[in-house]
Amino acid sequence: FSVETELRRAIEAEQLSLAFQPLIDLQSGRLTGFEALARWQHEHRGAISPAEFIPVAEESGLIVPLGRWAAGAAATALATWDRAAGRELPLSVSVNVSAIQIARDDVGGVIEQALSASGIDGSRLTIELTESAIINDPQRAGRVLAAIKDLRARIAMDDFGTGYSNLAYLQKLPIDILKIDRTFVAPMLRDRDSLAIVRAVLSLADALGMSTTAEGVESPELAQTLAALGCATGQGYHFAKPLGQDAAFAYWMARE
Ligand code: G
Ligand code: G
Ligand code: NA
Ligand code: MN
Repeated sequence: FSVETELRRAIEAEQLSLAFQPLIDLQSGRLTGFEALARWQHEHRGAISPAEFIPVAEESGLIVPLGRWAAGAAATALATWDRAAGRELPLSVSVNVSAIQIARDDVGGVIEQALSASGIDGSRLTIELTESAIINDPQRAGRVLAAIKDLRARIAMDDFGTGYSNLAYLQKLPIDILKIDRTFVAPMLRDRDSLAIVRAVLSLADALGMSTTAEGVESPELAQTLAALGCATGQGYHFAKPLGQDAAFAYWMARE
């Protein structure tokens, strides 16, 4: 069978899962939330990387049901952790939303549904978009982002600095967080140009009143330098790899 056929079946049979990568407040060292990342454990082929199946999902349109499932499962995971802890945890969960979903689906409705089904407050959800979600139809993107903001969710620009769009959308759209791509972060201690780009993004975010998350934080030196430069949040192998749902809860418990 083709990957597409198998992916359709996997979505229908709920054979996908989410991994959760910790997001760390670089000033305090505290866990503030997790990014939810789709995982596909194939019965015969083993783990299939999202780098392989997300593009297939986008080309085939399967990203629409996959994205609906991911939003629901991420909100449900947060509700499950709350129940296990016996209280509402001070944690958020970030969900990736593809440009194709923005173009074809009612993403505001999808998020609303995920929140009401789980009972999670919208303020505990972050939607991660790439610049490609905006450039094709900025007006439509504007309406979708406004609907997401009405639900009190936050919006992060993923892979910031790697896309092709102009910067005007940062002024016009309700963006809360810039996620600095790991291709700039990982080499910044040995590559002056990467460091210059990271500094420029931090300064831009500060001037526009946005928060920042650095991806690809792979060493304590990177975490320290980013903290000193004023970056709010870090994500990367130095803190943790993406974790299964139970391991993510254990990670929270161990740090408290
Ligand atoms: O999890 P990493 O391990 O390998 O993810 C690879 C890529 O797949 C990243 O660009 C990530 O944003 C994307 N990705 C992972 N899960 C999802 C998802 O649920 N939806 C979308 N649209 N992209 C995802
Ligand atoms: O595009 P997106 O930012 O959503 O990508 C998330 C991807 O980055 C996931 O595949 C995740 O496994 C990977 N990732 C997370 N932390 C690190 C890191 O510190 N180094 C590297 N090389 N990859 C990372
Ligand atoms: Na992401
Ligand atoms: Mn990213």
